[in-house]
Amino acid sequence: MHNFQICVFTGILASLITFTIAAPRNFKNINIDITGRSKSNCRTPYGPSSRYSTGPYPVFVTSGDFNNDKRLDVVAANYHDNTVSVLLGDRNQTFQNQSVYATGIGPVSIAAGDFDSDGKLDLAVVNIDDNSLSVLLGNGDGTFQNQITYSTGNLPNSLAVGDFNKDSKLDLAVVNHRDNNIIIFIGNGDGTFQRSSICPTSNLPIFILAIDLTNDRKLDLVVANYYDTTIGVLLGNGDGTFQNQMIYPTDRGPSSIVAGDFNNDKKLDLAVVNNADDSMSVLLGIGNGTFRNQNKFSVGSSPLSITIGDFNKDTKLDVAISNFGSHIQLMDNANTASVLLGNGDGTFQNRTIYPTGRAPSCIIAGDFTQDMNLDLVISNMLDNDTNFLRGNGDGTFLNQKQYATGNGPMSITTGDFNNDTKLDLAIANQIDASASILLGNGDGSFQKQSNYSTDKGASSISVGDFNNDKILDLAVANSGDNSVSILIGNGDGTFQKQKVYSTGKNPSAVVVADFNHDSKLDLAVTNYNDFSISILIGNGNGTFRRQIPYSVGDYPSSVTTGDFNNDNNVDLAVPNYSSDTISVLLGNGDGTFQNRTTYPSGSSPLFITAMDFNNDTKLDLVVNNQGEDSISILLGNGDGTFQPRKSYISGPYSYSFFPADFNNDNKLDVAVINFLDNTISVLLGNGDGTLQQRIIYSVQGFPISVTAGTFTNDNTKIDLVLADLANNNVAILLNTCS
Ligand SMILES: *[C@@H]1O[C@H](CO)[C@@H](O)[C@H](O)[C@H]1NC(C)=O
Ligand SMILES: *[C@@H]1O[C@H](CO)[C@@H](O)[C@H](O)[C@H]1NC(C)=O
Ligand SMILES: *[C@@H]1O[C@H](CO)[C@@H](O)[C@H](O)[C@H]1NC(C)=O
Ligand SMILES: *[C@@H]1O[C@H](CO)[C@@H](O)[C@H](O)[C@H]1NC(C)=O
Ligand SMILES: *[C@@H]1O[C@H](CO)[C@@H](O)[C@H](O)[C@H]1NC(C)=O
Ligand SMILES: *[C@@H]1O[C@H](CO)[C@@H](O)[C@H](O)[C@H]1NC(C)=O
Ligand SMILES: *[C@@H]1O[C@H](CO)[C@@H](O)[C@H](O)[C@H]1NC(C)=O
Ligand SMILES: *[C@@H]1O[C@H](CO)[C@@H](O)[C@H](O)[C@H]1NC(C)=O
Ligand SMILES: *[C@@H]1O[C@H](CO)[C@@H](O)[C@H](O)[C@H]1NC(C)=O
Ligand SMILES: *[C@@H]1O[C@H](CO)[C@@H](O)[C@H](O)[C@H]1NC(C)=O
Ligand SMILES: CC(=O)N[C@H]1CO[C@H](CO)[C@@H](O)[C@@H]1O
Repeated sequence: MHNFQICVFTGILASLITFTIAAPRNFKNINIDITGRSKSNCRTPYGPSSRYSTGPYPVFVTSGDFNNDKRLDVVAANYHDNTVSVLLGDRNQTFQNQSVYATGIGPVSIAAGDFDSDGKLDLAVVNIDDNSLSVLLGNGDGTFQNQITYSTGNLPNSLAVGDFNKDSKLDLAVVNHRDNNIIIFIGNGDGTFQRSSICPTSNLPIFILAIDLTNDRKLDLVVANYYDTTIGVLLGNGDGTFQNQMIYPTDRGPSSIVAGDFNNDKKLDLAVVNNADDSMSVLLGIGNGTFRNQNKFSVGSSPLSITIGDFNKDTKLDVAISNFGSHIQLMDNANTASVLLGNGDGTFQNRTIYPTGRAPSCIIAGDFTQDMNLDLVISNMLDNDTNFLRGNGDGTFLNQKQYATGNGPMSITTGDFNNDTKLDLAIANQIDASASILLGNGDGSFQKQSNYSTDKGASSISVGDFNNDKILDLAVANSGDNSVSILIGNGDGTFQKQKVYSTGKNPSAVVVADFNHDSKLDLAVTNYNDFSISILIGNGNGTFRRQIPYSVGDYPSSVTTGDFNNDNNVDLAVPNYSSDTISVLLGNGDGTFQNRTTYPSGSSPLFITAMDFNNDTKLDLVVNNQGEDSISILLGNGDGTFQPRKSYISGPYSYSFFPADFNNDNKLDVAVINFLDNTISVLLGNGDGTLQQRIIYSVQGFPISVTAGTFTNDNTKIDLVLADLANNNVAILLNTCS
């Protein structure tokens, strides 16, 4: 693809990872707030994607009903072998296997239309390497006749179809990249074309769109001038000629354009993706072919293609973008598609990201499954195939709101601290040695924080009733001070001054459980630099006595509890960061533990929790592997042993995750925060211990810890809360499933 200047991402990311791996931990309360019985089954906007083979280097896809069966079909341009692949829509499997037709050399763009007026769709293809236009007439059964070719200008790379001279015969407009012009091919209505007028563009045009911008029933043209950082608008005269272009600035590398009414003023607006700026420009139209200045929205890495539709059925136009990427896989929002839901006023919500194959070059929307929901098809240039993303017609986890915390929030937990049946938040702030309390209003919003001192390096926080007064208290692990702080709750959202207990070296995580069956809550604390766990036995009056430490693996940064061998005693599992293992310590029921057994995890496991992912009433372990951007599930055998891991791609440099049922299908899902690219990956569970491909949501700052709960009054949808280390706040993502 010699005409695309792919922006190379030179990461400065390593310098961001300077603080210690005192990971945020909080895990006692998973699912305590998952109460709803009458949950409606809510789905995400797009399901897992399926792949269909094309020829090599598919760089462009478009759709049409080529066999007149009222189902949409897909056609892809295969740059490398000079063909197009036709994928016919199929009721059973979405698409049939490809059939392939020859084009000129280097096909890069396709337009479908009935060029010979026989009621059957035909194809026009521009071939960048032999400066030609191929026309393939359709037979109406999904097959095509041999190409007829026409010569174009130099390096034709995009074309648009429309009746430019109002003779009811389809014409073509071809952009010639090297010539800085557009050639109009006037259709004869029998499948043949005449070369007609030439319209100048600015420097190195790359994309063309034909649309009636002024509502005068004459088609106009919009062209993206890649190296000029502009788009040109050429108003049509209705006779196959066009006025000189009017120029509007975009940002660097405008490479694809769609038109739609984004602000519901009945006038067409334009959305342009800027390949070299990782952004989208939206230009609002005033109805006469002129546009107001751009509003910008960030998309993914090197966006190349954009499509439009109402994906969540709220009557507001949305866009979907393919992020071609730089092929330097530092950021995982390359090889993705971004969906930006429209607000109906010309602005868009932050992007949701879906993984694609490698080098997604082109994206189109259509209802391929005939379920009235828009789906997406994406061509993956380096994988020689297409992704099909089935649309579900709704949206989840949008609406990010920020609330201030102390300095360096590292860990969050939830609980009802003031007995008003609304979930509140407690946050451990590492840098200013404090705990922030944010009381919930029950509508997804929170009151301003109150804060309490801890000891140095507060890095993990857990809740429990330590003095048996039915009021929640807090335990905070202080990694800078070799201690835990206990904050006794007063029941009105306020807490008493901390009491401090010593631990091993640099405690990184604290969890709460009754290890010795005395109905008094105890603590397990991982000592990061001691390679040990301290067990502190609770006295039931808010005080603790220290127990002997147990050695675990290297650099334990989190710990989870559960009865792994069904003997009614609480057991522990701890990741071993530097040797890629998990240590399991079976409890004896008296506050002591057996020697550890170990299981392989992925590379650099950091955070662990135990849940039943396959509904067999045996606890499984899930761990994030920071060294390989994945999470692993180890299914439990119910006797304290675990099966080998299955791993799933999550995202770069994850510190924490949260398992819960986010889409109300009674199956556990996992939300993983990805520190390095400001995203959350949601991996929906299949209920059998396996997970689907991730869905990615973008967030602000550096998300370091995540928790979840129902913060609105409907009590059926699980919202997410994350601690943002860069901005000293927490972000709330309300679950907008319906
Ligand atoms: C795609 O096709 C190209 C050209 O034929 C080939 O070199 C490459 O290995 C193919 N890639 C895959 C993933 O099959
Ligand atoms: C495919 O769909 C047809 C109806 O279109 C149906 O008769 C057939 O059983 C389906 N085949 C499979 C394998 O689902
Ligand atoms: C479709 O392609 C797959 C993979 O190449 C092949 O296994 C399958 O048999 C093909 N199906 C048909 C109907 O040709
Ligand atoms: C469009 O309308 C604006 C405002 O009324 C005007 O300034 C501009 O000249 C018009 N442009 C065209 C091409 O008619
Ligand atoms: C504690 O909360 C108060 C009130 O919101 C705020 O002014 C102060 O900066 C906070 N202190 C810390 C250490 O976060
Ligand atoms: C919490 O409120 C309930 C009623 O809403 C009350 O019965 C209970 O005693 C309260 N608990 C505490 C600890 O105040
Ligand atoms: C808490 O209980 C322990 C053990 O029973 C006892 O030694 C201690 O004095 C009690 N502390 C308080 C403050 O009641
Ligand atoms: C546990 O490990 C210690 C030290 O390695 C060893 O002395 C002891 O025998 C072990 N206990 C059991 C039950 O294996
Ligand atoms: C889990 O298993 C129970 C029976 O043990 C069953 O009632 C329930 O429907 C299962 N849940 C799912 C999601 O399969
Ligand atoms: C979207 O993200 C940007 C930057 O990350 C942030 O400033 C903005 O508040 C977010 N908007 C919404 C609606 O979440
Ligand atoms: C429990 C466990 O597997 N511990 C291992 C942690 O990693 C070190 C090497 O870094 C091993 O020596 C331990 O055996």
